[in-house]
Amino acid sequence: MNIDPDIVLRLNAAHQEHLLTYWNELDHEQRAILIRDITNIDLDHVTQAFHDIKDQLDDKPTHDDLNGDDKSKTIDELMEPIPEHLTGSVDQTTKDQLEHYRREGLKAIAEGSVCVLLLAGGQGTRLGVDYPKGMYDVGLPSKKSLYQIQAERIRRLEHLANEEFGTKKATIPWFIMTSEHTRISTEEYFIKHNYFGLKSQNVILFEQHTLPALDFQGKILMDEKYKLTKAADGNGGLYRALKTRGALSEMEHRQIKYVHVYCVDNILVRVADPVFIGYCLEKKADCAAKVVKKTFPNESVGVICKVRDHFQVVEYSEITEKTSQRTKPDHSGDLLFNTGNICNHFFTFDFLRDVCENHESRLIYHIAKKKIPSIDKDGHRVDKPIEINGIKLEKFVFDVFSCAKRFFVWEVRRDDEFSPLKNGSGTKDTAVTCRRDLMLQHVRWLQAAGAVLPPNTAKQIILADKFHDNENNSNCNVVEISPLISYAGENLEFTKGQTLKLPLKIEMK
Ligand code: UD2
Repeated sequence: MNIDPDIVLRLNAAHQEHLLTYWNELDHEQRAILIRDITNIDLDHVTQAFHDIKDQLDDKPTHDDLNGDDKSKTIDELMEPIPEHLTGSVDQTTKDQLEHYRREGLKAIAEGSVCVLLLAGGQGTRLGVDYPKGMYDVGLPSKKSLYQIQAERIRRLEHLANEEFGTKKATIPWFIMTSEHTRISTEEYFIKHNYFGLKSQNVILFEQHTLPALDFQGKILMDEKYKLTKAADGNGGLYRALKTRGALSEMEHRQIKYVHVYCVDNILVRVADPVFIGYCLEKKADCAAKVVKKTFPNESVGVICKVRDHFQVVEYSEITEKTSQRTKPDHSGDLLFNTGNICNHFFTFDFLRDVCENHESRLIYHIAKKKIPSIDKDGHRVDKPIEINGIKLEKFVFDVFSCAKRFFVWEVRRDDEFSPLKNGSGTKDTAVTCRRDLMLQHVRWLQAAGAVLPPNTAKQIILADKFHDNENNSNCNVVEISPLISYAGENLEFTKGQTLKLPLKIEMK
């Protein structure tokens, strides 16, 4: 098999001719794989991406949109907290106002104007599993995965909207962005579980693009002598994929007006949260972010702030320790930058379309310096590099905030809405903390509904975090309410005055 001269020309023009170094050693099948990988890559895109990030590699100011006098300053020196008037919060809003937001959000759902978009392309490396995070079973009595919990919350919310507005068929289309790492397993999982009771035509999977990993000179790293390295292009790859994979036009076809975008691993996520949507409608926001108060400086959440004339997130991997530790001048001890991003965003469809069509190509690439298994200079495959040997380029979903004309922030209670599954072990953001936080929430819901639970139930649940490790799973300190029964604590009146015993599983018959 000869190489198409056009491919050689393109590789030379992109200074990636090294990709053919081992051509003569390859068999026919390997040559076909290598040619496929090379033709699947937009070499100009890779060249431009590396050109855009080169300054970052030398730790120069990363935001080339800074004007002259700001060029010498780092982003940290330009960050300001979000102005108060752009921030709403559950704790500072009256019950009547919250109910108004909820009703407005449910109305939009009942009208079929709302869809949700799940970012499910991440590899979940920190969790240490080789399957998509959404399939993870955190050890609840029901053994429900994150995908199933989210699917059932969608079903419950559709029911609530129909019930409140007398509609019959309110649906919340669920767009799921996968990646090369998660697409097949996710597809098979949903088919196997019959979409958890949702109509398959309302669960729309689409795949984000990949980018090769590069060395520090911008050369594409080879995974094998006949294969290129590949990695998902970040959750900000959403905007390119929405357009190229037809998901954006599908939303248009369904006359979607509002899109709720969220992170797969937050077990407490209020999918298509009507209160958040109602708040955004009231504020006429085109773009909004749900946040929690950041409690400690090195928490792995980005912080939303103002930089000169626009809003943005400074990611936890990019903020300096000094800035993350700054506290408010009011001696409250609160962190100065405590608007913690939880990867939970609202976009109007018009804003999303504008971003995809007019701004996507200008979204900056963030670089992650990594130890990347690849072929070294001597042609040997190094499975576990000792040193950092390359970079992965990622776009971040929140970098579109600077395009917003009416950006708002909605602060929610952490114990009610944020408990991410990030780590396979340890004391933070694990299956144990997720399980605990969901069950404690359900205890609070039952107590608010007037149910009588055994004394110290909450304490027992916190102490019993061995539930999952207990061989015969005999631990009885569990409380779980199916999302099909209650989305946010409603519909539990039937437990009022009842003395309930543990283990307690309230499930749809
Ligand atoms: C994300 C946020 C961080 C904070 C934190 C809260 C970004 C860039 N950072 O950090 O500010 O809100 O979550 O938990 O959003 N994903 C894709 N494709 C990719 C990469 C990621 O779909 O190529 C998805 C991933 O499946 C997950 C979400 O994006 O649903 C966040 O990804 P992550 O968990 O890797 O992000 P993390 O925790 O570093």
